Amino acid sequence: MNDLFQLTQKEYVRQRNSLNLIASENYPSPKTLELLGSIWNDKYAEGYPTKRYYAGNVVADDLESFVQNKALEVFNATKEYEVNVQVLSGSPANAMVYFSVLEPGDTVLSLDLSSGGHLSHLHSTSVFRKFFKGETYNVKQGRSGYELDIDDFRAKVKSHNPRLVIIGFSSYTRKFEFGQFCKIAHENGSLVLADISHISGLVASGNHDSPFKADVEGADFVVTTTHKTLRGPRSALLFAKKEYIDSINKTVFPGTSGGPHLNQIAAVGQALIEVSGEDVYPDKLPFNKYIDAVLNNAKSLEDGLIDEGIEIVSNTQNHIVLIKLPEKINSLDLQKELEGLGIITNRNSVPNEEKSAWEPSGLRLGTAALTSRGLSVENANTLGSLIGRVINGGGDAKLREFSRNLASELAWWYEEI
Ligand code: DSN
Repeated sequence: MNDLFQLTQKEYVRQRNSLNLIASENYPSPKTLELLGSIWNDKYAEGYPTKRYYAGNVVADDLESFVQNKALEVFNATKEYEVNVQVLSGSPANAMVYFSVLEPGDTVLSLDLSSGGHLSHLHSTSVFRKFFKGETYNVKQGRSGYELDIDDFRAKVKSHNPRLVIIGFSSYTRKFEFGQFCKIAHENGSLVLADISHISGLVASGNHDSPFKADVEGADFVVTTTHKTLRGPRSALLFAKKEYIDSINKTVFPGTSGGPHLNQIAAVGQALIEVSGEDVYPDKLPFNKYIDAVLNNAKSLEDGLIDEGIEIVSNTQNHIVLIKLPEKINSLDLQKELEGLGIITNRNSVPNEEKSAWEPSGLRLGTAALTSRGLSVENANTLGSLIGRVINGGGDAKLREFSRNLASELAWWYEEI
């Protein structure tokens, strides 16, 4: 075995033996991974189905058309939307929207990073700030913790008059109605991009309001990564209302990219087939039942933490649990301590963050990955209380033993390499 295979074997063992609570990760089916490593990797296919620049793309045309149709079908978006399946991941997908519809100097309004927004939504560190202005809206304290502030959103739309509004996040835990936000933006004449990367599995299974709507309440563009709750390979889908798809397609190819990664497109297709119920993940659970379990596990994990007196930013209604750590806790140290105990998490900013992005005040957990391994609500609850005890300064031996046992009991779907 050469070094790369040895490293891959080591990573296999690390993943198999730890409990993955990273909210943006998941375990796609073995069939999905097989397609990712398939001969589709070997083919160039610049262009789109029936309009390619190289020969040998008859089968690739069928593949790409199939995956486009499946994506539209899974999100019930066939009538009003089209989709580009060639973008390689979420941040480039968002960039494709910027370069399709914005002129230099235009303003983009998005959720503030510490309120749960994403770096690629024109955060101050984004290189896109060289071309476009970024403004933000925020969350406010509500009955169940921090929630999107529709009044702030309305006021910011009015005062900044953005060309594009982004409704999306990477660390927000409440459900909301896309329509309310889209309507306010559209009435102002702003375009809307819904970034549903985290919740696309919830949207596809009917567990969250959908941004795909025909009228003024529907987003003009919808981006999702495919590897979070959708449980596919690392990739993205970029949907646009039919009137905008030509501009999006031209921006992707030839505007910014060369040949699509057909192996990724094939693997996305397999994940979508599993979402649609035409094929099934190895646990045999229909996709909507899987998402039900993800949501129940997030609630149960959160309950376990709350029972230990841990502060939650806002009570979860999705797959994410966001903890506000006690002032004295260093989140980087805690993340490392948990990793040493077999629990993989990420430190995260919280609303009104006062600490640095490197050592912020929060810890983000998610249940999509462990639920794919068959995590039960009881074990999710125990995991929450044991993590809570470690945050409170004790119980590390118990958590180590629990995580070791649970990791070996949980299902594991991949063959050793
Ligand atoms: N890193 C992903 C997340 O954790 O939300 C998105 O970029």
